[in-house]
Amino acid sequence: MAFDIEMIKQVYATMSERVDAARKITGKPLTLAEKILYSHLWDGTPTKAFTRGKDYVDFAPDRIACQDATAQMALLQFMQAGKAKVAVPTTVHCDHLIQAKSGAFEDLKHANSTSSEVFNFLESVSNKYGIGFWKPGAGIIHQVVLENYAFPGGMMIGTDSHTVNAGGLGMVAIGVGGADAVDVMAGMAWELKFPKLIGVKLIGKLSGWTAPKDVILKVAEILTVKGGTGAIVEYFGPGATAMSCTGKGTICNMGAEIGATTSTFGYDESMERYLRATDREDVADEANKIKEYLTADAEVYANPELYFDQVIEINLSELGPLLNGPFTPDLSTPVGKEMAEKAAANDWPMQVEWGLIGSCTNSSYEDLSRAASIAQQALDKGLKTKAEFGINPGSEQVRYTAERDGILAVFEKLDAKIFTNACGPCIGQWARYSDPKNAPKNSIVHSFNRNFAKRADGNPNTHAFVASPEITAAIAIAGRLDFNPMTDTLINENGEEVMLDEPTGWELPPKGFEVKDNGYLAPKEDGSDVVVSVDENSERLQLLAPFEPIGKSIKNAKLLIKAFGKCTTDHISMAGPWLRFRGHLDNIANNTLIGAVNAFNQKTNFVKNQLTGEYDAVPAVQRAYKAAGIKTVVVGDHNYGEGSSREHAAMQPRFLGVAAVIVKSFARIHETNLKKQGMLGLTFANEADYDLIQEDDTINFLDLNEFAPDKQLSVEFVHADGIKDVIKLNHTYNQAQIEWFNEGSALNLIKVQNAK
Ligand code: MIC
Ligand code: SF4
Repeated sequence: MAFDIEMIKQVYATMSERVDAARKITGKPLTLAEKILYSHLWDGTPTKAFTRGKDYVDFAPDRIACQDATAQMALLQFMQAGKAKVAVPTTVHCDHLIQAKSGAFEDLKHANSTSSEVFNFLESVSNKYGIGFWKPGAGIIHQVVLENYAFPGGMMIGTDSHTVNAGGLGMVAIGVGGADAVDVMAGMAWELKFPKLIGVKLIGKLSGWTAPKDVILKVAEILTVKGGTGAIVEYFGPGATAMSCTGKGTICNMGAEIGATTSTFGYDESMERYLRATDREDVADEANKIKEYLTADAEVYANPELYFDQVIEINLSELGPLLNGPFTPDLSTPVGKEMAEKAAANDWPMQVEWGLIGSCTNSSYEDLSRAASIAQQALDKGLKTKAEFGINPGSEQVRYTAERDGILAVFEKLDAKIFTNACGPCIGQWARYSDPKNAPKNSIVHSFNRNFAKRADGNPNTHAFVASPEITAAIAIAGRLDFNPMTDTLINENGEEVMLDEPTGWELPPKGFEVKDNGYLAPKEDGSDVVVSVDENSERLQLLAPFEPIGKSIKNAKLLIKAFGKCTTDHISMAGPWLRFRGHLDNIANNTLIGAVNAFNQKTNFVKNQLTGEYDAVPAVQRAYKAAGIKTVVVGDHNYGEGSSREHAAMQPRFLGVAAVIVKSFARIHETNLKKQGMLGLTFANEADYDLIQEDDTINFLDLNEFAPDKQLSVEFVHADGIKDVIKLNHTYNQAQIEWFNEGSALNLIKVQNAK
């Protein structure tokens, strides 16, 4: 039986009435995304049509999921909200804080001892406030959610950008910062700008070496890392219905890499099969009763150009396997000859040292079985694998079943390392080197979603390429980046030329899923007597103190850094070794912007302290300004804050005294995170003004006392030579968000409202 089936039934009970009302009001057939959005309005049955890309709308999500690295800050904030229990079903998943080093058994033991303080904290907070807790080793948040909680037509938010994975089961699932999740946990509405809609029509059929992963690698090439910003991507067409549910999950998952708000697919038989296979007959039965409400109206898919803001068509029969990378997930190259040319021209190391299979994107039973079919051939055909294999199963249920069915044994025969059911190398939790900064240049291939510099192993010289699990396996066996399994031969141990056959696998385990201990702990019915303690001397956890409002007088502020080029949340608040401080704001603040490139000297973590004229690390310079009572400004380029949902990237600068972040454009979640923490997130009205900002600038906000929706702000940059430039800045704050700024943070406002 499914978790929270009563909640699901309630959602379905009102769905038809709400969708019918929305159809009437908008006067047109509806996409699936619109059906889900309009049936989850905070105010209930729709009474007005919203303008896409413009109107802020209050929604009522059905559930929330948090992972250990973001849950700490989210729950520390929730604890301040003064509530006895979470208002909607919520779960916490321990997956990010587990290192991949020796293999699952040892690594999990190690994590349980080194991070016990954090795990115990999360467990006791969960127990107290009615939150379901998934222990370390239970699996990666998004696989566990897909297997247990996602349901067609539902809406969820999660404190992780890959929450979107649940679109594979027909949800609108959106990644948010912890403060957004806290609103919903506290029983308030969740606000989102009504998204634009991109339709992706999949015609033809996947076959041979091409996998669902290649669909999203192709979409990433077409739309780039920011092409999906502010939009929901809805996939449809014969190619979509023919694909497995977990394959759909893969596609939705990596929608985060194109900046999409989320991605989704209409309810179909693959979803029904998956629900039944994962012990949720009840959900499948309920969904079948309102089937037509769980997919778009037929007219929409027949004439998509009329109903979506943009339509892309991909013919799966013509799509071949791709490798995306290095250093960005949208740089796409077909396997084989083209890769050979590109790698040579760009000096990418041709030899591949590791093939990693796993992450929330591609760690389903189907993924492991298809990759294992390639690995098995290495054994059968006498091939010695050239690269090493690392495997992270997505959940204990997948791992247990894959072990039972002999899938893991195939990899083990190739000396693969089977790591914990956790994020591991996907988030820099890979103890690959003792000194990653000085590690050699090399290439790796993985089935993950992100490949920013240093992401997997901390080594800036690691060139990481993203591929499907089956291509990852083939390339790991061949050990060459330019290997094309469809045309190239390999020499086996007897000196014979052999070829790899096309992958085969199972969409779902033929003998069904099985698991002994899935790692779930239900919370107490009444948690009021549970005591959550945080040691004052802890270096891992620190209770939060409310932020003081920044105030409307920002004068004589200093430029902290003008960031050059890509500045993702990994650059602003690095993961890897810093994950250990995710519950301690003061300690993690010591990594603030250390990965951002200073536009004036092209160096990282080396900025001028205007008070002394000396260069120093960004956090040190910022702390010096803070000590002197001086506010600061960060300047950045396009898509600033791309990547993760981590609100640390906003809370740390806020904590250290940065007042405003001024950029050419923002990634959605990061912009909201800045607003929630009571900061200014602003964009240049004229992008070229970025070039006017100089290293010694002093900054005066001229009209912040008139801060109002849809009204530009004027800011004066006084350069070292006394010359001034007055620059116009845009913002997207609505009145409620301006209140967050006025109060110091959204959380401060909740407290004020609770006190009334
Ligand atoms: C990631 O993939 O970058 C993460 C780690 O899962 C993040 C969340 C985080 O920073 O904790 C994400 O994608 O939101
Ligand atoms: Fe974990 Fe990687 Fe997925 Fe993020 S992208 S949730 S780090 S597996």
